[in-house]
Amino acid sequence: MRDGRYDAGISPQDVKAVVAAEVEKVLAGVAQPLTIETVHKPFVILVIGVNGSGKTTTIGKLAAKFRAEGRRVMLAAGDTFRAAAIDQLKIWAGRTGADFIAREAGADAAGLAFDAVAAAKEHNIDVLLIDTAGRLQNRTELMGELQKVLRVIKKVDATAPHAVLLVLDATVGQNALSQVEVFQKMAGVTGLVMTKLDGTARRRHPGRDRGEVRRSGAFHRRRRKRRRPVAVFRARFRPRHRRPGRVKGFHRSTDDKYGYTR
Ligand SMILES: Nc1nc2c(ncn2[C@@H]2O[C@H](COP(=O)(O)OP(=O)(O)O)[C@@H](O)[C@H]2O)c(=O)[nH]1
Ligand SMILES: [Mg+2]
Repeated sequence: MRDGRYDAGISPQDVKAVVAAEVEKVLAGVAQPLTIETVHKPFVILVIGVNGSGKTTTIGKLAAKFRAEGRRVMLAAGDTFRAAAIDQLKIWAGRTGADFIAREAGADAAGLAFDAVAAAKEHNIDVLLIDTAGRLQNRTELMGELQKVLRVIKKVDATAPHAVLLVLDATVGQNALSQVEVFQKMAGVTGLVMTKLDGTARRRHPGRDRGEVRRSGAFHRRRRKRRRPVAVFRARFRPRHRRPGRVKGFHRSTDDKYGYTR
């Protein structure tokens, strides 16, 4: 790896890129296409995996592909745990021209899944993609929720889900194996999706959403300042006794409140 770059250090990103390239080589021989069986209408795809593995992004990419094939697609925001997760999927629906179904953050994921399959039937949808939450701090809770989602889907369509895709981050290494084991036991995985094979995956801050780059404290201070309402921002230039109070909790994400971790 050091060839041609004497004295240059090897970063974790470099290593990940190489690992991802190797994983891609190995998988190329065994990769199977995901075929949509049109006898099932809607063809229900449940997408599972740990937080940050790339479930929502994968759903967006699949939606774009199915839409390009001329299919009617619906996305269901089954990751009801975080408002940001719902918004993220909604953006993908808008981008790809897919229908979108969601409930408010914190709502019952199984209830949403039920509504989604029913609505997809009613609206003549070809492919229904259901997003899920991927918290792993409490496996029994996650397992319970996933199994409830599966049970409820079957109430509307006994043959569904027609595919259960486990999304794996190709750069996590050995850990992927234990993820396969856990999710296989929980949900009967029918297919694997490897993400981040491009090897450019950014390092995530464990407490932060959307896999953001780790930024300096100065960056966040500047950003917080920018996000303040104008009136409060201007207050900086007023004499101290005339300044309005600070807007508290303004930049706090809901993730902090729920103790969201990968
Ligand atoms: N480089 C790269 N990044 C990806 C890929 N898929 C997802 N990501 C990034 O990984 C992060 C988490 O993805 P997301 O879809 O929100 O994961 P989820 O928590 O499983 O829904 C985001 O920053 C995505 O942009 C991929 O194939 N390549
Ligand atoms: Mg997601």
